[in-house]
Amino acid sequence: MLTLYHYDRSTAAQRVRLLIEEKGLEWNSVIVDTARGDVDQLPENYHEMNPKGLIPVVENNGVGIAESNVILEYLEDAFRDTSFRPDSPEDRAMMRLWMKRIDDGVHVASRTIGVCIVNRFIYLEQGQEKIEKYHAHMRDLERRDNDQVNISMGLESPLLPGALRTFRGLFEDMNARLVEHDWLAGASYSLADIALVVYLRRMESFMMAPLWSHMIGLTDWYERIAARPAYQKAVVDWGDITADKRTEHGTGAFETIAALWKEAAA
Ligand SMILES: N[C@@H](CCC(=O)N[C@@H](CS)C(=O)NCC(=O)O)C(=O)O
Repeated sequence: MLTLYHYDRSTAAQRVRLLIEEKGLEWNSVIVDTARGDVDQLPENYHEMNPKGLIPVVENNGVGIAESNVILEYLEDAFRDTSFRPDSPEDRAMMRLWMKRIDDGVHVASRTIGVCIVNRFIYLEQGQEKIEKYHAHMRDLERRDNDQVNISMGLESPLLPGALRTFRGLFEDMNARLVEHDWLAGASYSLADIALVVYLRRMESFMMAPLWSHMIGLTDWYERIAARPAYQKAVVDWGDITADKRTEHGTGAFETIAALWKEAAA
C-alpha cells in the first residue's frame, strides 16, 4: 500500500493528500514533523528517499519518491482510474507551467513569509541550541541561509518584500485567468489547481485574506475547491498544530505585510 511521510500543515503535503483523497486511494500515514526543529524525528533511511530530508515522500512498490509536484504526476501515472490532467497537450503544458512556478520561487517565498511572520517565534522558543542542530541537519544551504536571516530579522528581513512580490504576482496572474475560466488549466479541476490552492489556505492562516479579497476570480475558485469533500479530508481535517500562533502573530504582522504588499504592486 502507498505510504505518505507528511505532517498536518505542510503545503507540499497538503497537495499530495488532496490528490490521494480525490483519487480515493488507500494509504498509510507516517508523521514526520521536523518543521519545529525536531530533526530526531527523521526515519533513519529517510535521506535515501529524499536527499533534502524534507516531506512529503511517498513510498510505493519499494520505491521512495520526493518532491510534491513530481509525486502528483507519479500518482496520476500509477493510479489511472481517475485523471486530474487535462486531455489536450496544450492544456497539460499550461497545467505544468502553473506548477513550475511553485518550484521557481513560490515555495521558497512561502517559507520566507511563514518564518518572518510566525515560525521564527516557534524556533526562538525552542532555544538557540536546537535551532543550530536543526540548521546543521539542513542539506539545502540556501534554505538554511534564508532561514537564518528570516529568523533573526522577522518583518525587517530583506527577503520579505521579494517574497510578497512573488505572491502578489502569482495571485494576480491566477485571478486574471480565473475571472475568465473556472480552473487554471483546461476545463476541469487539475493538478495545477490542487498544487496552488494550498498557498491561499496558508496565507489565510496568517490572517492575510483581506489582501486579495477583491480578486473575485481567485476567491470564488478557492471557495469551489474548499467545498470539495476531498479538501475537507485532506486539508481541513488534518488541521494545523500551530494555528493559534499563526492567528496571533499574523494579526500582529498584518499592517506591515499590507504595506509591503502595496509596495509590491507591479
Ligand atoms: N520542493 C519540495 C519542498 C518540500 C518542503 O519544503 N517541505 C517542507 C514542508 S512544506 C518540510 O519538509 N519542512 C520540514 C522542515 O522544515 O524541517 C516539495 O515540493 O516537496
